[in-house]
Amino acid sequence: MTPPPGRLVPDVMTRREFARLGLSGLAAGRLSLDALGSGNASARSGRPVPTAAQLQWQRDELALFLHFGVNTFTDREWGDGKEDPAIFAPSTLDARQWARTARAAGFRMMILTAKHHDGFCLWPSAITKHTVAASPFRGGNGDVVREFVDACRAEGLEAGLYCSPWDRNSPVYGDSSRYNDFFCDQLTELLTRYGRIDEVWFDGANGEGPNGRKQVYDWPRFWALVRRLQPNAVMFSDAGPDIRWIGNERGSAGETNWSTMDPNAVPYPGADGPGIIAALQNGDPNGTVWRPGETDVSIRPGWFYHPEEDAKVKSGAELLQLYCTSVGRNSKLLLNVPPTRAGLLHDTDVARLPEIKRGIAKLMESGDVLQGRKPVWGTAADGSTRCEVELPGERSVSVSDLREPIEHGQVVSQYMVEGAPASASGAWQVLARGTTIGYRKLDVFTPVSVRRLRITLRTIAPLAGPVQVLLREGG
Ligand code: FUL
Repeated sequence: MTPPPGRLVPDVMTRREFARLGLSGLAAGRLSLDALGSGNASARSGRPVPTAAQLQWQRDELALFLHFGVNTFTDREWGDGKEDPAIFAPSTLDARQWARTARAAGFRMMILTAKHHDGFCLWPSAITKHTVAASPFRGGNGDVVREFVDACRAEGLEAGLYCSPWDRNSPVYGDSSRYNDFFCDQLTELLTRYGRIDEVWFDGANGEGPNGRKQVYDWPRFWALVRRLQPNAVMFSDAGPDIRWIGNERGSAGETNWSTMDPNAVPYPGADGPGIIAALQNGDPNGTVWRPGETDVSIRPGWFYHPEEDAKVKSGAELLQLYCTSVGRNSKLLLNVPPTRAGLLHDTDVARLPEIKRGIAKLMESGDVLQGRKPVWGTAADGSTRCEVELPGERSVSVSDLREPIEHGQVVSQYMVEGAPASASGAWQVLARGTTIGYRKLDVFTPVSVRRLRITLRTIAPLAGPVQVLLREGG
């Protein structure tokens, strides 16, 4: 496929393909996360459990991603670093509009591209001139990161920042130790000027700099700096340390999705090789760290705003489907909604976003058919954990919503939900079955009328608390 005119390579190349070309990556095995920690370990089982920050991150379920910068004005996906800052001229930027839209749609956090691969800084960095200060925005006195963080606070949202290590503008990129110092100085500005930051988002892209040189990133140093400056923030990258990439940008977590990982399976961000995507998608039941997966996907085909994509905004049904294949598979949805050249979210996207909340409410509105009946769990002859519940009358069921007590870790490796029509007769019919549950496993199926319900679980270690079972009629 030939790239459309005016666009750069990434429109047709995923970052994985990019990495495969050999433009990304460092010597594996050089990096150690031991000093940084990654989740905690349960005192009882020794298995990994989430930190308070990882638990909060997961329970938030929905975060809004905002790709905004010079690309918004050049109609590109990846800038080349040669853009004139004068082109950055959002006419009516209103970060409160972003935050209001996010909050009204049920999102709990926003993450802004403070710096993308083009190197243009949305804050007035003191260590490069390639920033908003050299643009006409607010007469050269603007700071988009400040407005973004203020808007998050005003609307009660958590704030996250994306700062791309790949910088196609910085003259020291490729002069590895000097650029690592430069990048740490930029991180220090971002993490000391704006108060509490809840997530720091790192991309693994590692292309050429303005001098055509390759850069060797010092990830342990970056991560340690973030941990020191913002101890409550979670750090995202392919290799965590706190949150891992889910392995694709289509919005689909693995059907099997463990929040535990073998840290050696993806040794550094941008690592490529056999088994890496599977490790990101599925996690590892025997993994030694807690590193849940985040599912990032855009509401439009591109990450940045392009007017020609105004008619390609995902539908409400597609957004609900994304919720089910991310949050409903033990992940979190990071949905990108890019601001326009005006500096506002587009009307179409603003109208579309609440459909996700309405869709979820419709799925959940009918209430639980168990009506507060607590399933009584026992051990079946084959060693599985099982419960059976009899309803007062026949009820139609079409949604199964299972939740493990993940504060104690994740142990369910197989589940099956069955229903039977009448109290003493009628065969059991499988309504939903799968592998992992974790924070939440959602299954939506054709309505079935049932009187009795049976849930069977297999686990890789003893459950530290009951699995929450919600079965709904659905909408
Ligand atoms: C990728 C980047 O190359 C894309 O431009 C985008 O920012 C996406 C979220 O991450 O790796």
